[in-house]
Amino acid sequence: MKLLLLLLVSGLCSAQYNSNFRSDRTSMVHLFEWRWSDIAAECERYLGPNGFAGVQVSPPNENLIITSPNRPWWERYQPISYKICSRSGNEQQFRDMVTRCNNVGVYIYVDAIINHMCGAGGGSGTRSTCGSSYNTGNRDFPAVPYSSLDFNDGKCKTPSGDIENYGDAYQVRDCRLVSLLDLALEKEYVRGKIAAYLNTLISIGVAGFRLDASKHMWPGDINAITSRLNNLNTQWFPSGSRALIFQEVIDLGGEAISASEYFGNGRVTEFKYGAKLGNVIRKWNGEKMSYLKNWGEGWGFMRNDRSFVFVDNHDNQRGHGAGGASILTFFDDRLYKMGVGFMLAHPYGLTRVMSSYRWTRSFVNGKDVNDWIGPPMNTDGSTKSVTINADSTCGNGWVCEHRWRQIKNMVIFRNTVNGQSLTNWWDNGGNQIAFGRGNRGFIIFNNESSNMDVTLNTGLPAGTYCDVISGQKEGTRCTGTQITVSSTGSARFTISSSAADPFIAIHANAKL
Ligand code: QV4
Ligand code: CA
Repeated sequence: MKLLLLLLVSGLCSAQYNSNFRSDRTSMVHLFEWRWSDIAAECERYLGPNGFAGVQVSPPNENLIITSPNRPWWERYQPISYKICSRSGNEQQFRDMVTRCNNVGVYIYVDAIINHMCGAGGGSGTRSTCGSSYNTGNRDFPAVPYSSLDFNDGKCKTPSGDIENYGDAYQVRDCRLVSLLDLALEKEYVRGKIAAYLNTLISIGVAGFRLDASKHMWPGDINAITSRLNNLNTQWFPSGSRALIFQEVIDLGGEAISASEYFGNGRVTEFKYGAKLGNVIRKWNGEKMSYLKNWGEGWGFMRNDRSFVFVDNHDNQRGHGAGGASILTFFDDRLYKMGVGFMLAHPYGLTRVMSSYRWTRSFVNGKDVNDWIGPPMNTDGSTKSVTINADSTCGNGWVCEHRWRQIKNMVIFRNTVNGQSLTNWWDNGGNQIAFGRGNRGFIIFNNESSNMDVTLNTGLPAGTYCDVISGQKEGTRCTGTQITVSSTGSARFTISSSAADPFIAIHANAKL
């Protein structure tokens, strides 16, 4: 009995950190604002064949339609109900996507907005993605249903009812984040409604959740909800599998709430990762790539087995959330590829690749006034489909960073070196570094303004390898640079400071 209980408890706890990825895969991609039918097609035609493990999808539930500004991306963070009905598609299309992606081993992770409903100033009406009614004045969301009893208005002590001071943990959890109506998550009724929503998604076949605004929820309330979740659908997952939980907590230090308070529930986003990596690659604040030698916990990041990492996310690529100007994005494509390449080569963290749409930035006093612009859309407000060009890039305004050869090939690199520790570190004391992953892969960067010509021990078996950055292995040849590893494991690398991509990566599956 005791043993059974122990097994049960440890089973419940441990699996929430587990990605549920197929054993030969390691990274998910956030297909920000994509439609479900486009994601289904992408799983089959690209993500599955290229070894992507999963997709984080935009919030699937019904939200407030905002027309001023005109259909911003952030309207999806203002829930009206838990009906699966959004600009990305309806429930039928969502189900079809999950089935088709799961069938090719690419699992779906849902962005779950459970801290709040829409903003207090939303008014009343039926201007929502499924036409459900709402009345923010009365706190009325009949399609759930929630009423004024289900919100934190009584509990919050600030004059405005909004969070005014991030130094006060009570405010941060019990008051409204930018006026978003804050749910009373200690209530059985509210917990039940949220758990039912998440369990519907689990029954459809999703593999986990990003818990939006987790800092604004008490860790114990989150636990009360996640402990009600059913095991994953056994049509695709081993019986007893638990949903991956990764909680959005922005902890750069210096606030009342720290990321570690959430470790009991699942993984936590490590926002220091992208902010610091941006500084290093940009060479700001005196940072150098050689300092990356003890990257990870050595840099004050959270425990590796709790950490969820990314170079940029949908917020900080446009100045929302945290991170600031150092964050690397597709706008700085050369540096961005180095940053993502480094992340995918380095063993620390559970990794997510960002996939964006393009917008025109317009800076006024350092702030992008176009930070609200939504996905490529048709005149009726519907989201444009993702078209695929002959060269495999995306059209219609979709950036598709995950299809950039360098990034796609580094996803494969990470799969290839999975489980190998970091070995053969080398640096020049400045911005040239190299490291291996056991006898499976090796990567080398030249982020200096001078050329590089070095012979290093790679740890790889002798042979000819294709650099997967300047090209890749196709059949029996390399389309880019070729690297020869000697019988002692050493190889010569030359990287011009003006190379399109000043880094080289080789691995066991790109050997001729
Ligand atoms: C505004 C004012 C308020 C005012 C209100 C009056 O700012 O002070 O009281 O009007 O009505 C949008 C607008 C925002 C507006 C709000 C309510 O930008 O100006 O308030 O709506 O109408 C996204 C966007 C937000 C957006 C929100 C809801 O980033 O700009 O707010 O969606 O549409 C913190 C949190 C962290 C959060 C991060 C952005 O700790 O949890 O800020 N990140 C997540 C998501 C993020 C999302 C939310 C949380 C909210 O990643 O995308 O916010 O779900 O660091
Ligand atoms: Ca809250």
